[in-house]
Amino acid sequence: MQVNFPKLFLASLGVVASVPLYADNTPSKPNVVLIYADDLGYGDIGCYGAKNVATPNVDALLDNGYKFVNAHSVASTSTPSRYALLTGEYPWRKKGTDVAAGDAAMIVSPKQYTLADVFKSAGYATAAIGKWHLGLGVESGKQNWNEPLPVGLSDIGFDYSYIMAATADRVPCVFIENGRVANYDASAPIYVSYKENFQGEPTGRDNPECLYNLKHSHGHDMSVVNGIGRIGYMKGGGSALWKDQNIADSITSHAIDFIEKNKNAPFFLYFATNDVHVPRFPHERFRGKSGMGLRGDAIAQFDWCVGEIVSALKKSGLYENTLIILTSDNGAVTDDGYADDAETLLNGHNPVGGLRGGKYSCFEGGTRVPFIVHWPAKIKKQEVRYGLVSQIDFINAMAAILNVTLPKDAAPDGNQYAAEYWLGTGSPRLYVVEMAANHTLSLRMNDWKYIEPSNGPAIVPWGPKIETGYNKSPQLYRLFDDSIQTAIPDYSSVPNDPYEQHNLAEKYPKVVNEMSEMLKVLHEKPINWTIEF
Ligand code: NG6
Ligand code: CA
Repeated sequence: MQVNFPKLFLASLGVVASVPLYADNTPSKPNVVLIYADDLGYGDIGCYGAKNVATPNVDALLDNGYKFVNAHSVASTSTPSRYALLTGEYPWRKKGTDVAAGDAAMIVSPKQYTLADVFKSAGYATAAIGKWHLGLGVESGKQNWNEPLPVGLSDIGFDYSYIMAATADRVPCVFIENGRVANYDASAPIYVSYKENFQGEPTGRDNPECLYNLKHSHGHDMSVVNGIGRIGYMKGGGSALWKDQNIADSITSHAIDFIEKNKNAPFFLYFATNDVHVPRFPHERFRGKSGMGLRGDAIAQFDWCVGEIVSALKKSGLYENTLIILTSDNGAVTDDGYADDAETLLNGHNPVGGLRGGKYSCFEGGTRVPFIVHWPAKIKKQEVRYGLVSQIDFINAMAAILNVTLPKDAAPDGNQYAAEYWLGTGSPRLYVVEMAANHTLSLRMNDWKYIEPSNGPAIVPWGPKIETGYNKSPQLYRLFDDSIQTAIPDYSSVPNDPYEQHNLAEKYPKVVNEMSEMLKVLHEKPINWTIEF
């Protein structure tokens, strides 16, 4: 495809058109564990500056690992970020990829080539454990939760799955193992509706006396499960219903089982935690582990899960040749709908690590997330890497590492050079696109961030106190890491503005023009990474 790549930037990038592909001195067939946290912000773990909570297990990954400080989820909410990560396609080009209800039909089509398929192509065993949030079954709202679901994760490359259909705050509140409800309780058939309540069932709205574990602050006032109000209505479930305080234990023990069962063959484990998403209701033994109440304790619980997985790998003799990547699906939020005092108990902790905005937002707090790459057999040191990284590149990066040739239409928006950069050499991504909750796109490129105009409200309107970054006028911010020598001499005197405060759009119309043109293309179709010079 012929692309009008902004000349201004190309001139300064110094990127060569043909980067050598993945180096050959690499250990073969590593196991791969992708730890995908939920709403874990840029500043929420120790090695990214967290206060009041220790994350020794996550931090230890850096002994043989890289810490990326400019890495992004594709969107500032879950479903679109997960869709992009698993398919390599930008979510704004696929209908139905916004935050999914618990009774959404499967969003990734069995025809699509997924991240799990890369591993299947290389002969790996694959598993998805934890939060799913990409729909299940054929038709939204029509699933029979008492029978095996007709379409599920085994149709998109996962041999084994133990998942929550959506989120912990959405019904159905049961785990689904290989397409059917785990620990199914035949005495309590399951019914789910996102339209109306089932007769005689309590709701958080009408029966606040049932909310013995956690009360809502906004929304989350429909069915009550385990003394916590949820989004959506459900009836039944009986002994299959999860207890929120056991979710981390449950997904971790299933992950460890998978590791142990597959220790003789290479495997891919997609481990998607509920922490630190709402409702935050960590196990008793993590209570008080942080100085920040439930949200901080949930971070401690997340860290424990990481430690358990690392221990299981060590025990099975797999630690050296396992590539662990740890990241998050979007930025941080404090009050996301439950009265857990996350906001008032921060005590100096900054979940977004000093960035502006947060979950849902266009500002950097929306999508800039921790990103750690750890692989003892390959990475022998710790290092901070400053260049741009996007989760859109997962498929291509893994294909390059495993030497898998992708089918022609696979991962249309990803690029294969990511593998080099993630593993310590090569060049970073030329640009990163970030999608906010209302689909407003931002483009980070070179030393700039451009946010396209949007009619949305300045603050998230339903409860979380977060600046969206929406503005009717174009926004242009100078944004670079201090450690990087500015690449464009013309603009080198323009000061860095990491908090996105000084809109320079009127001052530099040429830059705005080039970046908006590029986003216009990206709204519609992929840009081919290979640039003709
Ligand atoms: C919002 C929920 C929020 C969270 C979010 C999705 C309300 C009031 N708020 O609609 O609690 O569930 O959706 O989060 O319902 S995500 O991380 O899975 O995208
Ligand atoms: Ca999330």
